[in-house]
Amino acid sequence: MSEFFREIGKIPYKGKNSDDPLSFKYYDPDEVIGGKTMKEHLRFALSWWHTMGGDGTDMFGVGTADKSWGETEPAARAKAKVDAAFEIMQKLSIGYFCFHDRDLSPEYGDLAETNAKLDEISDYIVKKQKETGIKCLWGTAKCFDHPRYMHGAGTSPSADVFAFAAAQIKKAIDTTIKLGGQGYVFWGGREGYETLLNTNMGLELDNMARLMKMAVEYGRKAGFTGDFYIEPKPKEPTKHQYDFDTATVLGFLRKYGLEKDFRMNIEANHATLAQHTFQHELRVARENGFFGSIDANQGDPLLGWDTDQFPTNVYDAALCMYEVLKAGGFTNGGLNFDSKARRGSFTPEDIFYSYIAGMDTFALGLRIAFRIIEDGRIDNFVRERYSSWETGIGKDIIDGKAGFEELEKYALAKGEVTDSLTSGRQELLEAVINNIMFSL
Ligand code: XUL
Ligand code: CO
Repeated sequence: MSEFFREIGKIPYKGKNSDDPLSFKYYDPDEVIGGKTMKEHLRFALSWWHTMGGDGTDMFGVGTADKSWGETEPAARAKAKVDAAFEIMQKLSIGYFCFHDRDLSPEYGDLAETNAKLDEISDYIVKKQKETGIKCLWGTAKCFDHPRYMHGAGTSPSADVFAFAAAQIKKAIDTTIKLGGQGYVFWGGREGYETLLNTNMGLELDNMARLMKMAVEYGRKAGFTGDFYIEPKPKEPTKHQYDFDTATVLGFLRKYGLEKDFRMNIEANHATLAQHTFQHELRVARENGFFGSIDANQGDPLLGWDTDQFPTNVYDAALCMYEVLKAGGFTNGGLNFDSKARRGSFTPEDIFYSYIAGMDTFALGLRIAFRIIEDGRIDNFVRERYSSWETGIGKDIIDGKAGFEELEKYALAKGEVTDSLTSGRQELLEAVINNIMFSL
């Protein structure tokens, strides 16, 4: 087995004063924060598609980075990708990976052959996992790139396409179980529409739920004990993706009785495409008990599409990690870098610089979030702001002791209530966050 990145050794933690670009400044895997190591808190994962396959191709030009891993023949390349992926993860101290079936091994002549070739690769990955202790965070099926999925997979107007997708997902679940993955993701691929003029929305949504029900039934029978995730996204590739945002997905899961088995996989760039903040999507998931996993990346507000950039925005990462800590941390989930280096960042070292940037950003985010909670000013302010619900009429409403008649009596006796309001103090609270961030 050859070494792909001979010039690069294991990335050490050197602290914030180091100017070594191949070192972590803030991510110290074994440092304990609040009773858990940073490694346990953050559960970083490598995305097989961007890192091992993404060569910078965009709609204006061909790839700029060489991701052939020294092989031209597909099966040899798939195997070399495994070696390179494990080398990258070991050198970066990344404990998990996420995959689409076709990132691991491409399509061959027919489904049977494709499955057999995938088995060869997953056998090889199992061997590498045993040698290194690296785990699978989650798997998924690429049911959106082949022309057969042009109108969707679970929401295709063709029942034959639905059946093909089901067969593909069955195998992807088997592969996830084989690799010990504790998550299986449904990202809506082309499950959406371009125009309602040709779309039976009711049937498409029923069918999408049918496909997920089958996945749960089969997965549980086959021994999958982890979480199924839906990854919301409002648009791209279709004009309207059915899994628009977390709130929409919650309605879908509850309508179809899927809420027991599913959690959310929240992606930062998808949140902003939906005109939400990353923190908003996490908060909605957390408040509803559906927080699961995270696809860590960021968009560029001036570009406005799903650029999947490596996350470097510390502010957003801190507010993200605040939500994660408030949710009690990850159980089966983790932080998957669904991120790609920009097309102009095309050299092998850029893979390492990008991951170091992303990992250090979330390490800072964790450190700041922990300090925000420990500091208490934000949480205390919020508690105080809602203190009228702890006693008196507020408590009576919550306890179900006051209805419209009682409240009318109360309001008539009380008179004008503007006096009961206090300032929202947004600027003060933003300054508190700055104060905490910059005193690290
Ligand atoms: C697409 C996206 C996917 C999913 C997995 O926007 O985020 O890569 O994370 O299918
Ligand atoms: Co994603």
